[in-house]
Amino acid sequence: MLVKKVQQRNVKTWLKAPALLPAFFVFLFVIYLGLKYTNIDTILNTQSIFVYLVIMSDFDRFKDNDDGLAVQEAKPKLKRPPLYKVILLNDDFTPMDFVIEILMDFFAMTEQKATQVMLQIHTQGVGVCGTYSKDVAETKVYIVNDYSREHQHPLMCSMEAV
Ligand code: TYC
Repeated sequence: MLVKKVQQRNVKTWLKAPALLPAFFVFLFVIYLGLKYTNIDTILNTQSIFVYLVIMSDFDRFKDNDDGLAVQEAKPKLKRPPLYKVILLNDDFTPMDFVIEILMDFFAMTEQKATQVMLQIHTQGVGVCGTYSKDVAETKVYIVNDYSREHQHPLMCSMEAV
């Protein structure tokens, strides 16, 4: 769960200390009894009350141990992933038909659309094949360049942020 700190109440730990105060007086009383009487049973009985008080004051810590920190569910901050354009660069050697084939096979274009984009790259130097998330764009660039090298063509495919 996403939480954010919304309030820090100013409760000092020492404010919980008064719980130990009665125990301290009982402790003094025990010493007093120890000095006054030599009867060990009386002292032991009083000591067990003292031990009980100390333990109970310790339990208080578990009742509210958030130290004044209140939490509230935070609204998830959603952001669209950045997009990348996959582009093809013109060159003088790659056959036009090969570029059309690439556009149809790897960018799902019709023959008509692929011809149009290829001619645009041919005349203007660069053209966009599609826009994708980073992972998909990287994969497209990789397979297009790999396929071109496999067929001994210098066609260059790359990507840039939208
Ligand atoms: N200019 C290339 C030629 O005349 C064709 C071509 C088009 C090459 C697009 C690359 O990305 C390209 N054969």
